[in-house]
Amino acid sequence: MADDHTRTEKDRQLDEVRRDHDGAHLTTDQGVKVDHTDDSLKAGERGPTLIEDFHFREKLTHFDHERIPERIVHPRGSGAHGVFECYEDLHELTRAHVFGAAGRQTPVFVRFSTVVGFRGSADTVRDVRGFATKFYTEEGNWDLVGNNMPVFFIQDAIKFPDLVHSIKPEQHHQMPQASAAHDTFWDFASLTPESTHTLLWVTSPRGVPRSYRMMEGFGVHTFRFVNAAGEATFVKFHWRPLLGTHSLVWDETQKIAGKDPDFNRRDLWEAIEQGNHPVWELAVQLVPQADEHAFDFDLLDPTKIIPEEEVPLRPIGKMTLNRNPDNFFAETEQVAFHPGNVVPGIDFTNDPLLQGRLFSYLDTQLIRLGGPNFAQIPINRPVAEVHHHQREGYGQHRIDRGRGSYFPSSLGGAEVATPEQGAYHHYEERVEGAKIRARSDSFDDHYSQATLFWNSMSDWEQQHIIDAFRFELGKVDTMHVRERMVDNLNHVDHRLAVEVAEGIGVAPPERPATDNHGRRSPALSQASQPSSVATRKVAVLAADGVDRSSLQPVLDHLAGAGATCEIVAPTDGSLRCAGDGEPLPVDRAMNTMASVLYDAVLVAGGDDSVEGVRSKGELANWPLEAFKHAKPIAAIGSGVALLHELSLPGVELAGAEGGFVDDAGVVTLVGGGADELSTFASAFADAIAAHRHFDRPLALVRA
Ligand code: HDE
Repeated sequence: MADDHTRTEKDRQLDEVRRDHDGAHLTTDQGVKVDHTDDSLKAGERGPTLIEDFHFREKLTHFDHERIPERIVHPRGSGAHGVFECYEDLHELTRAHVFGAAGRQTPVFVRFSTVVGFRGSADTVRDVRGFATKFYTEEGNWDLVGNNMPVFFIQDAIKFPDLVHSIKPEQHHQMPQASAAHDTFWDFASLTPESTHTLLWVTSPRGVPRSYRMMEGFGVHTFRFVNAAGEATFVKFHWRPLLGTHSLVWDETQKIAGKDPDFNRRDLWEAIEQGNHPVWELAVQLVPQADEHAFDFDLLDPTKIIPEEEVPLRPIGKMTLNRNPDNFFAETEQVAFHPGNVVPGIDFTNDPLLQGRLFSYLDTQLIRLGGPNFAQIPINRPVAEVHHHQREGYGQHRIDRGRGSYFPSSLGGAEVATPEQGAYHHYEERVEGAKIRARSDSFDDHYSQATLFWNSMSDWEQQHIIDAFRFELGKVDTMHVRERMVDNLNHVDHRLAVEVAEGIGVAPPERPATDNHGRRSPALSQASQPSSVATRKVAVLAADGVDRSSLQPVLDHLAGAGATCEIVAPTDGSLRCAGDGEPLPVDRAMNTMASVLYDAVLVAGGDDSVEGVRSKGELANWPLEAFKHAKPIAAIGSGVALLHELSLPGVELAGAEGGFVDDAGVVTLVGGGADELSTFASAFADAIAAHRHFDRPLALVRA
């Protein structure tokens, strides 16, 4: 629970419904105490169960009804509470109270998710991630329901069921789970060229985030800020993690999916429990209403970004997630987001994808949460007061008083307010046109920004994209689907199309479909993201005989920088240190963990310890696997010999004669005193902060 001084109005509201049960007597739903819950009431010890056993019936009936429909998209998610703090008074842009004063704090609840996999699927699949934030503002709830990618697959919401049906497991055999790598998805995608830009994002490292804490968020659509005078400004919302945007590599994601399917959920939970509260900055791109047509794309087209080089990001606040939910179902599962939940000062545009979403979310909550009163569920309740004329329906929890439930009324009840009194007033956009099922020509360019994204990637990001297409399309059985997709990619970049084609047995296109325009947007690459050693997890491989004197200063240095080091040993318990034989507690037995669950691997010194690690083939393999995944690796003293045996290609290690070497994220030290250990520790910390080391031969770190 948040400390008293950080408690928000929402926390206080939730207090009213929190219940602790430790030490209490078990009761029925009616509050009657129960003396026995291990046997049903029977007619004789070996007789039939009696229908009058109200406790049995209630227990089983409740159990039978414990599932609610999972979300059709984004079923697998993880949530957290937090607070948003505004940097400055933005009243000239928007009348939203949340942005009305520097330092103003607003409670939030955030739910991160994958899109495609069912509720129990693995976290680390290749997918878009949801990033949905509910702001409990004093003027009502504002939901910013975004993704970790700034663009979407389709331009009109009417295509959403087609998109989702194509990517979900196939109709006849319900395979594959949580994966786009199958025929129906790529059939649809290859026939839907507007999806190309988003496909590049999904196949890039953004599709496999290291952590929810290291992921950007985007509102995707162009929204409007509206000030008290009714003047509007177009706005795009961006969440930027202070820890930087970082990703896994593909081989690693697949192994994690087996070793710890809850990898991202656990990471978020543990970070918050440890007080490592993740922080994102909210930034906006602002476009004056008059510049609506100033770009070479349509601001209403959700398959387009506004390049940051054209319209810079303006940071307007920061969000800190500081409390885990008390109960997953009550909070994370029942939270109901809706892009239509806006407050005065925030308005929509005619983006046809957004317009469709404004219908879909309310509709889906009705079936998922069983009726129209879901806004009364504690996690969904606004902190603003609610007064309306809706009294009935399933799950009514309030006792609304008064005689009528209508307006106008001369017999009492809630009255409408004016905008000056805080009422929502829709932006008065002028609209005219014929009724027509058609798309604007301004939505026609499906490739320029895909090319812009491709051009902006570093070598290792481009390689990730090529490998991803080879994997995804390599799982497609229908040859003409592979071919059509290569043809689409040939409109993005010729080399991309050729390299993908060569990997999947398709004849490479002979010439580009269009010339690459050569433009870049450096902000799109993850190559120069902020990064830090803070909250990174380091596996320290050790066994009996570990040399604590050389290890401890390194552990202290890393802990001081905010990393979490875990001693991983052949068995649980504690290790005998070399020399004094003092015990060193083991954090994890090797059979419960894996190299892929850590950011870095350190082989501790001590001849016996290294022999203990070496004798466990599996454990000795950890540095090799970490090397393949471009992770930092370090070894002290006799630990370096183990790395020599693994003959990590293309890097230099400290030799038997001693010394310190730091090469492509592999840091080794043989011999030396306190000064050398200190240099070693800070070099290892820097290597961890760099996240991954793609300066190793790329062929080795590829999937
Ligand atoms: Fe969603 N989306 N979506 N979506 N979406 C849902 O609402 C929908 C889209 C997003 O953690 C559903 O409550 C349509 C874009 C997130 O609870 C549903 C279209 C973006 C979440 C729905 C889109 C999103 C959802 C399913 C095309 C990024 C999870 C359950 C027009 C800007 C929220 C639910 C959570 C969930 C409809 C496209 C983000 C069915 C019709 C674009 C983060 O209503």
